[in-house]
Amino acid sequence: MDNHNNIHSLEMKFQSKIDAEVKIEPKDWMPEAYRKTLIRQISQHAHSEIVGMLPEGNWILRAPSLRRKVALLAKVQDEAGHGLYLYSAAETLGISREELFEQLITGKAKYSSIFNYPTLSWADIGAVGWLVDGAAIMNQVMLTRTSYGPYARAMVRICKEESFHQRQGYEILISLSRGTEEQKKMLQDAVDRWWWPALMMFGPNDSASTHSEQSLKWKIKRKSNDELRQDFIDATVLQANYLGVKLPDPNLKWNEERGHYDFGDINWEEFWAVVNGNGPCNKLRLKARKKAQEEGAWVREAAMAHAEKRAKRKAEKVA
Ligand code: BYC
Repeated sequence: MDNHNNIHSLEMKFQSKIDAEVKIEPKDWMPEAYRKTLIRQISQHAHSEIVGMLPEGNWILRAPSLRRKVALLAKVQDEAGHGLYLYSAAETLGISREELFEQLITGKAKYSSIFNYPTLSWADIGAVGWLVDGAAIMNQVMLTRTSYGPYARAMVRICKEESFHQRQGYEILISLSRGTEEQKKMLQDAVDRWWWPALMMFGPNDSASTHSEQSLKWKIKRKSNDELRQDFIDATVLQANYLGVKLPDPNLKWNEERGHYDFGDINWEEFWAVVNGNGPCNKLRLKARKKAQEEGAWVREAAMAHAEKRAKRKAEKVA
């Protein structure tokens, strides 16, 4: 069999495994494009968790009570953990963590558009938990069934923690909704600013999504960007009604025939501007990550020196 036929037969076998719902594991044969797509998606996801700590970290020192501070601290710490599970999952595909960090701080890698918006008031922390974590869960519950084993398994734990994060945010908003007029205004203002960016998290419309068709075939994605966005809207409108906030979309209306909410047009120009580095906080976020990377260099060096010393001692003992 020549090389071309051999690859073709490996690809057929690979696809039949996917079709039979068998998970792909790190040492299994996989098409190069599958590996590349996964490295791209998992690393963007990991970077999102790490950069996602910044807008919320901004409020740790200003949380309005000890209880709120403890919950927010735990949440931000969880995001760091999620980043680490995801970097580990990406490493199983043959890329090093150093390379991934480098891609982030040089601006070569993407991360979720949502984290380039500022958190201006305490209500934003509630809105981020409710809407941003809510959107993230919608996407990540799907990813617990993704075809690559290490990614799917990381998602199970991440989803459990994200659902706590979402409730943490929603509870902040419930308190504000029962508060003073000023607090209610703060709540509405936060929802007005976060609603549309949260819908953009699901990515471009299916017709403009470059990777969806292949990723659906490989079951990396199990639902399309538009399907997930619709699921999110349908679930969130009811929660907004309970909170007594108005979602900032005059076209949001139940469509009996479709069995879904109709909604207005998303500003894709804004989305691409943010994705391409021109959102309100892109430069700030990268600057913060770069600073952390530089200031943490001595810790990494010390840890490596310790690890090398231990390995040397162990080798001497064996000898
Ligand atoms: N932001 O062909 P498409 C969280 C890019 S939150 C920036 O549809 P794909 C957290 C896309 O990368 C969120 N870029 O792509 C919550 C592609 O560009 P490249 C993190 C975006 O991959 C609270 C191009 O647009 N979650 O974790 O099939 C606190 C065309 O798009 C965005 C994940 O990352 C965007 N919103 O589908 C802390 C979930 N959307 O790569 C943390 C995992 C699209 O060709 N990722 N682009 O240069 C996914 O499920 C998929 O990658 C997406 C996009 C649904 C996001």
